[in-house]
Amino acid sequence: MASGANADATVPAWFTDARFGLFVHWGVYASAARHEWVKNYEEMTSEQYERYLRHFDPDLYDPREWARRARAAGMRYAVLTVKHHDGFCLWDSALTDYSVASTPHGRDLVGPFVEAFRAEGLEVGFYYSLLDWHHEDFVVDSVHPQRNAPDVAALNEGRDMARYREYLHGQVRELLTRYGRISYLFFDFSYADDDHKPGVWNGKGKEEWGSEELLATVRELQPGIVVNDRLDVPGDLVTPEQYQPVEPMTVQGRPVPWEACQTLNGSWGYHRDELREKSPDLLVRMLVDGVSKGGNLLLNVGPDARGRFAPSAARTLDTIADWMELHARAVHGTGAAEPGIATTADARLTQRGDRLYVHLFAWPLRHLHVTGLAGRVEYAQLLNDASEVQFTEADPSVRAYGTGMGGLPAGTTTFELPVVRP
Ligand code: FHN
Repeated sequence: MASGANADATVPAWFTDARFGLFVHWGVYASAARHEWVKNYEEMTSEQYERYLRHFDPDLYDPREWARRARAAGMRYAVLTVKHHDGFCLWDSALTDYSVASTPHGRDLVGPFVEAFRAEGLEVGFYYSLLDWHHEDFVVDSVHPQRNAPDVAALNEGRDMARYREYLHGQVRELLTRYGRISYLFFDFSYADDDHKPGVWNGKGKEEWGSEELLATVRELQPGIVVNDRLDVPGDLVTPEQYQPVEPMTVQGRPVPWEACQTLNGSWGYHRDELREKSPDLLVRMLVDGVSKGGNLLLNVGPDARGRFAPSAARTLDTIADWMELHARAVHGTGAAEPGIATTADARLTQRGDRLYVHLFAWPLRHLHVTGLAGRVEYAQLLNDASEVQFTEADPSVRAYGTGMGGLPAGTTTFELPVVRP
């Protein structure tokens, strides 16, 4: 069971209404184009990694295009990695010159992102890495790029995590006072094991981060902001990763808000040769599966070093947009069906008030079969074209047969039961 959120935590309605967000992993690692952990995997020194700063100039960066595409795909919030583990800052921080200001591009990348996504009506959030493989006070540990340096002990002499903590808090304060209202802060990462329970990561946890004080600062600067659960203290929601829950997330037996984040293709940062593309069908089903269990999906794109979404990523989002054009109301503002209503294993239920949506996943499964509704359904239709579906009400189930849905852009045949009388 996830333990990352307070059982009494509440998140603002925008979060649970949104259900679907865009995650953007972007930084100088896009130039390496082979994973955002490239500095770590190839054990580069900061001097070796410096070449990526010297040549980082995203001349085609147009966040308005990113925002338009995200909105069309049904995304209602967006989270940008303003600093990943490599320590590179996408904004001109007063606390370091290890930022976009020291690249040929030179200009702030965060402000235009915030403006563009706000203009499209999306909530804006920041991802901020607690790990920092560039900062001279961040202690070299067993996952640091310099972990195998000739003499790690000598490397760590004089490093002071208290000074790093001051830097960390100072940067978060900068980010939360420079760009207006920020709706979400995704700290990353510190979970102790594959169960994604927030905890200590490589000996670094809430003491090293100063988590309680940091959270107090965040809430003082941005009242109502959503904070995730990766600070080694409970946050406002549980954030499993690359994980499809079988059951709704609960803490002490009570459902808690949660959000799963997923890559499009197995890599968070731009990866030129990454071929493990997830199909639009699979991603739509991941989204619907999560919403049917009371969760959100934060779907990631890693833009390239010129500032563009790769053509394959753009195509995937555009195909999801085609599906969303017909099915948005079965996702936005919905959540798990009320207790007692159930359907077959190859289908998922989402509900908003008196509207129940039955999403059929398996093909050619076209039978709507829902229990717990006898006597409460007045009408049934296919959502894509609002064509009536005849149904029978042999208690305890409602059965109907949907026509072939060939030609729909993505992976579900969805029925809408518009009147579910209490
Ligand atoms: O190490 C990071 C990884 O690069 C990526 O940012 C993900 C996104 O949730 N978080 C960490 C791995 O869990």
